[in-house]
Amino acid sequence: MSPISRRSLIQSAAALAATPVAAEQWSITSAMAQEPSAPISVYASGLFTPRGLTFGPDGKLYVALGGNGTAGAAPSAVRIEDGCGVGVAHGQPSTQGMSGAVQGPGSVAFLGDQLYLLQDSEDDRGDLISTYPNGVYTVASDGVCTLLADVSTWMNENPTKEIPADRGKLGETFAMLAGDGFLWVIESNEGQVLKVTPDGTITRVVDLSEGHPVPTCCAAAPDGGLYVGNLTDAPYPTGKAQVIHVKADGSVETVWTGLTMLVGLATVDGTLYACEMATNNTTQPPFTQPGTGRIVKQSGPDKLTEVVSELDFPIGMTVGPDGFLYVSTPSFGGDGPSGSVLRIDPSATFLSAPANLYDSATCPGFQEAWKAQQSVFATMTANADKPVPTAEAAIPANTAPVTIVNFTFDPGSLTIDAGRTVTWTNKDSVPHTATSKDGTFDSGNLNEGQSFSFTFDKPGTYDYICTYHPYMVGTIVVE
Ligand SMILES: [Cu+2]
Repeated sequence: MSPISRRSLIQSAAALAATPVAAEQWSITSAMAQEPSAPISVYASGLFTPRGLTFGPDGKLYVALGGNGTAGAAPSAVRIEDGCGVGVAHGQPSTQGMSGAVQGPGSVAFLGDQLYLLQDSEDDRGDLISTYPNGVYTVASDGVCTLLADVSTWMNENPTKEIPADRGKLGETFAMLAGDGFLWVIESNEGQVLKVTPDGTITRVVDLSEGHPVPTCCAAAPDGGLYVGNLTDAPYPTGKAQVIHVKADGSVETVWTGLTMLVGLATVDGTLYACEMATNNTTQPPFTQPGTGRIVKQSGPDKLTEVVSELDFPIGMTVGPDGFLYVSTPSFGGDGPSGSVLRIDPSATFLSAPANLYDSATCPGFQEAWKAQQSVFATMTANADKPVPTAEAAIPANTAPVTIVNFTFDPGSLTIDAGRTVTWTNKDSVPHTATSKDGTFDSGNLNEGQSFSFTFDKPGTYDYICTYHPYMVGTIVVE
């Protein structure tokens, strides 16, 4: 089943009917004006890998953009105007990391009128990164970002109690939230909650490294403390994520269990809401499937009520001045402007995204990029049912080799005569696939050292991708 076909049309004509729009504190966008009471609608589109988001003092939504994997090619953060992004920060690195997803700016927050940006690049991406460590940057009115708090260096000087096997030297500054005159920063890799003051001082609030929980998200608690949710480590098992309350005195209490792969938290009228990036995860790479993300609300210490399901890898969540939830999606899936922010009624239950949800999204480049992404997601879904190869297949003699290394196909373009065989070999430590866009061939999961061969009998041009990392592209030309 494709992610699209599993969606059901849940909006009634009544829900779509125009109702009077109350005067609000912020400007009503055209998208909202069309669907003022829709339980789920597209608030913004055309975004390059939207991540953390927040409403500014002007009542407008600001979104950090992970970018497209290339430094400077897309804004680092945008303000949403009439449903599309207007750049407010630029120049920060965007990388394609070992996890496969595009990473770069990961969150935004305001203290007063000052905008801050949280940089969250992957390791080992060259000199660019050494001059842009992960941490908090101030954003000037002209969009220039200046390093305020170098979390990468601070972490190396202040290690946590437990150091994870997959520790990266830059750390993983995943989330940021405005506190009372300071910024909360969630560092996911070692696992800790940090405070950053406007003078750039970093202090650890709590060390959460024990057992590698991978904390990713937070929301303000009424006592001045913080609610913190975690992703868990791969394979992101069902029900093993939780929300803890980091109290103002630094003590920790578990307040909500039975969750899965948390990436966003919010409170509405004192009730906790969580964003689950993917559910029903598998034990084999890539572990997650599109169309399985959810927004849930707490209905007991270990209970939840589903608000929305069947989302494609949602990655960030905040509450608007209108009391609605704003959710960024997807966390990965392309290098184009296929990202969006959904506006969701927190009082809804058991919603799923309507099939025509994105019809109204008109920002530049969005529709084309979104369709390409849906095609990648459909392939991921189809591949989920295929058995994972367990042994290296024999490599036929006299084949044309393609090496998969460092998240690239080498050579990227290969020309052969009809009747010849191409063999792909994965030399990376993470799994990849070689999957033709037209369905001609599909390696399935290739772990490190595994190979896949295909004989091309028909002349033509065969474009292919890695379904886990769709920015990995290659071409076989058969003459
Ligand atoms: Cu790959």
